[in-house]
Amino acid sequence: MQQTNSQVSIFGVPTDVGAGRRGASMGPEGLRVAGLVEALIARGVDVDDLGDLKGPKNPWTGPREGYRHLDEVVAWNRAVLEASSAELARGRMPIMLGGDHCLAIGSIAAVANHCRATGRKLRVLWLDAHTDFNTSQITPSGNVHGMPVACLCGIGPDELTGLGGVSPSMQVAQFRQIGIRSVDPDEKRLVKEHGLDIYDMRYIDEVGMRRVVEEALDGLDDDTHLHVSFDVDVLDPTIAPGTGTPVPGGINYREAQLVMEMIADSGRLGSLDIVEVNTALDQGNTTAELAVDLVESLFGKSTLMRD
Ligand code: 4U7
Ligand code: MN
Ligand code: MN
Ligand code: MN
Repeated sequence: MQQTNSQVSIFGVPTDVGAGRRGASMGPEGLRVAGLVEALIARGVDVDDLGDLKGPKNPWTGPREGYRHLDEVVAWNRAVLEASSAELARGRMPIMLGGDHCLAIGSIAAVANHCRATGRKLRVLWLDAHTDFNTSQITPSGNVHGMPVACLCGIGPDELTGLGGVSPSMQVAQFRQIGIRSVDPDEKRLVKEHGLDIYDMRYIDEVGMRRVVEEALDGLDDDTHLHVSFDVDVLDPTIAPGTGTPVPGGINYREAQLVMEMIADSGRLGSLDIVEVNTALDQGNTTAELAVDLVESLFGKSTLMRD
């Protein structure tokens, strides 16, 4: 079995500028209070908690030309790009604590640049109820957390598609999306047109999570960096109520554990986003606590010794 990088740098990104409800800005603290750092240390991981990045406050205004808070979204993403790039350059695994999912534009642009510079392949596992493939023309909300995958693939405003200096940052074929069950009508057309690789809830029901993850990780080799973008709304809202855009019929506790365990077994995890934890909507801090439990599995915690 391969070994995941055991040197990790955590940074919080306390903003909800990309979302339609306030509160994801408290995600980093929720995850720390739930014991994320201690749990990783207990797994033998060398953790450097860099604290929280800084950025503009949420102006809480409506969409302009199809985007809400575009300037603020760009500013926060620049900060994320810089922080993630620096940690990758130090040979450490960046773990970004969101914050809303618009921040994955910066974190993944950093990883894409790093892989280009080091000649490695990149695969992104996008765990989410949503495809996040909207554009300013088709978005029903103007919220940029519904657009990061499109932006990373070169569809979006220049400030975001060119954030890392190379546009597009990513190819559609590098993404695998698991847990999808909410795609807007026009977004559906776009996703189909671009051929996104989607393992939706129906497919998970039909073939089971084991086969889904095997397929999604198929073709990874020693030279592949795996980035996991974990939107907690992939989980069923009955177990993860603390998120701004819950959708019924999500993955259950065991399915979620299996995804994480199989990623751990691959030994290829290179970077991670944990996003959309909204403590203002949570029951206690259960959603952050569940996320921490799942991250333990991602770092190799299992019921029995396996080889
Ligand atoms: B998340 C939505 F309309 N598609 O674009 C939109 F349903 O990062 C939701 O996955 C986007 O949580 C959800 O506003 C973004 C909506
Ligand atoms: Mn998302
Ligand atoms: Mn989502
Ligand atoms: Mn959400």
